[in-house]
Amino acid sequence: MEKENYFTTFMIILVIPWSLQATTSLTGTKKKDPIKDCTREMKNKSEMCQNTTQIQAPLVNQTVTAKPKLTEFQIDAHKTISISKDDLNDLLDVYMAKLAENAATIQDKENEISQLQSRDKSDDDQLKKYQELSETCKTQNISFTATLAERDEQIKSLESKTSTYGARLKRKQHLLGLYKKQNESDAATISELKARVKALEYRLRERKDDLLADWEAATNSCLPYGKSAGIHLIQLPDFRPFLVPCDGLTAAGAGWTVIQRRFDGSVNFYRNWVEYRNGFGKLNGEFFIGLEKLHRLTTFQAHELYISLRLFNGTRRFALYDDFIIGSEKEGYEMKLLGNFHGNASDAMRTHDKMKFSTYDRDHDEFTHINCAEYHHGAWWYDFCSRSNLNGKYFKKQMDNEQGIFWDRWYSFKSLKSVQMLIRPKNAHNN
Ligand SMILES: [Ca+2]
Repeated sequence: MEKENYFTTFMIILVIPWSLQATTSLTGTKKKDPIKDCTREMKNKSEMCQNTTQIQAPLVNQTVTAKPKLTEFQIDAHKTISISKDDLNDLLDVYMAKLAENAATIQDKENEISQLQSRDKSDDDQLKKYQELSETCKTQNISFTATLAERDEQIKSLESKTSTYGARLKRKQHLLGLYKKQNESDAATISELKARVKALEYRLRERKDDLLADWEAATNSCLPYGKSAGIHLIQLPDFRPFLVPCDGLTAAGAGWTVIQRRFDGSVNFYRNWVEYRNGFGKLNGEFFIGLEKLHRLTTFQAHELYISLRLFNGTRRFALYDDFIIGSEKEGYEMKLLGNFHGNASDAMRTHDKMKFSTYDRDHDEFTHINCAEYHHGAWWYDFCSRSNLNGKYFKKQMDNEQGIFWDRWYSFKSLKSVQMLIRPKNAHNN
């Protein structure tokens, strides 16, 4: 019976580890560790076994004594297993090594599990991080989308501005083109003006030469210029030389000096004493020579006066006075002499003979309570007040107006279209 027990124990020891090993390899991750349990059980049984061996020692020793290193077991009547203690120990060592190997495998598996768990945790952490990152990305994406929309608006705004600026640029380019053309036109005009200036300078030099020639000729009237209608320099003793328009083309003949001219109303003749004394207007237009020059000319040598009149109906009239002298400023530029009258106009100057000259600011007329210059809107040798008013107001058509330019011995105030007063030295007839 004891031998049978021993064998059973041995078989259990042999079979269980292998079955346990198989079980462990299949269910290595189970919490309850059957291998450990089994190991414990085997240890217990081994201890038991040893005890049994110790108990059976005398018997074994007896057998060893008979057949060293061989123990025989009587399984049944026919089969006997002999096993020595050393073999058993060897077997146990093998078994224990197997156990240790299994334990190592278990430890490896545990480590593996632990590593897997650790990796799992790490993966969880990673996942969490990825989720957080995803949230961040989501938030940023929303922000980027908003920014993108804003940028789109800005781009639209900029495109609109670009369009506006483009239109402005086109307009400016158009204007620039116009300015360029204008500039070219201006350049052409400037060039033309320069050419004209050159021509004028040339004429001026010529004129200067003429004047110098005049100066050298020292003329004191227009007589030397005969039928010339140009402007010439007159020189008189103790008096600054001055220019006068000469007119040699009138019906009265050559060598006349123009002292007064009206024809279009372009020059105002309602002027004061000083202006009448000095003269005004344009030498080649409407003009008054000036009382001082008239005085100097008519006192330097005897002159005749020729007055040319033109009515609005085209009719021409003239009045000639053959001895015309104007006094000094001290004498109020009195008409000192008039001479005899000739002509087809009326003698409308006669009543002014021996009268002083009057302007609106120098009243020399015969009326005490009337300023004839103001009344007739002119300047003349007024008496009570006037039968002629050649410095009156210019009307562009015939008017019956006492302020107009009129010439009539019967106090008719019909205005004239044009008038011209000329003087010429009396000795012209002798030449
Ligand atoms: Ca008066």
